[in-house]
Amino acid sequence: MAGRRTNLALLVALALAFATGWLAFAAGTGWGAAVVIAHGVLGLGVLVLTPWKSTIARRGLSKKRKGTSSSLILTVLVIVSLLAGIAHSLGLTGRVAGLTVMQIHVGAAVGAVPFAIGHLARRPAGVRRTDLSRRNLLRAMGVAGGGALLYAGFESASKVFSLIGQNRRFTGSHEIGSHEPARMPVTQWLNDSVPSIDAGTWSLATKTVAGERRWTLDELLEHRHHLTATLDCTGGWYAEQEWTGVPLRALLPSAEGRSVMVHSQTGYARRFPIRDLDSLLLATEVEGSPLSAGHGFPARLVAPGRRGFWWVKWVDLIEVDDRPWWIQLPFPME
Ligand SMILES: Nc1nc2c(c(=O)[nH]1)N[C@H]1C(S)=C(S)[C@@H](COP(=O)(O)O)O[C@H]1N2
Ligand SMILES: [Mo]
Repeated sequence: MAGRRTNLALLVALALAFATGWLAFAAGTGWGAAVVIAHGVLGLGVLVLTPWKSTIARRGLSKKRKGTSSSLILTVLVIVSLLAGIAHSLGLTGRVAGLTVMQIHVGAAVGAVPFAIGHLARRPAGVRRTDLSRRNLLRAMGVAGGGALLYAGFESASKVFSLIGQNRRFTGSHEIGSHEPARMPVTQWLNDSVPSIDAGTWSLATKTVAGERRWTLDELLEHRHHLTATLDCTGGWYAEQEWTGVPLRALLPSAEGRSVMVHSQTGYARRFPIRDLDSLLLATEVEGSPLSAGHGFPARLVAPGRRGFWWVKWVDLIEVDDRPWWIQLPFPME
């Protein structure tokens, strides 16, 4: 393959892998499976292109040009991200230097972005109309096919690991601590910390245009609705638990509006479409016992079909208003 074509293919594969990676984080239900598979195939497509790219890189390195060191940093970051992604998919989910394998995978990819932009600015990958020829499309399909073959190979390897209990969900997450909440990891999205909350003085506020109302923990505990749901963290693990608590609809029986915002005492919050009032649960118990401080005592949200970052812990305010639910960042910033 000519150098320019390889570079272009690599650029497209990396950009799409990056985009599908974020989309995979949003994936909570069925359609997400396709995104997660595409992410894996694209990442491995990058691997397929490495023999060609290394020839180009060796030529480049012999020329002593400006920007070589940042190109090398870019190379290292992409390789680290790829290896961590493969390791995670195989179930090697321990920590390295205090970081989870998933944090390394995402961190290296995000860290590579400025270097990728710098690299492109210095050595633009010129696009020509003939790049869309039938021949090149066939070549691209060859690379994608190679990625898919590798993907199938790693999936089978991962199946072997799953024999020792590493079951994977369609999101790519590994099972840990189902029906044993004490074994379930305590996870924060970024840097929230576990508050210590006094149940005696704590209360929950619900707000609508009609006004505000407060609920004590004892009032919440009168509701004993059970729901089995899977908490699936983008950090790469999931657990199924039986949750007990109050359906949000019971807290806000006649609320009208376009969205419902669920706030944590820590400032963390997520906004949901109003139809979710009928599926969300404010849990006070998990597997028949009160929540631990780390898992959200005294009350945390259970959001079936949504990834972990929607499951707001230490809830102290639930608000219905007329704003659309998508008036928020796609991912929390704390
Ligand atoms: N207030 C608050 N709630 C939060 C978070 C957070 O950082 N702050 N992290 C979320 C994320 S990313 C996940 S995966 C789940 C983890 O819940 P657990 O610690 O009970 O396992 O809580 C969610 N709720
Ligand atoms: Mo998470």
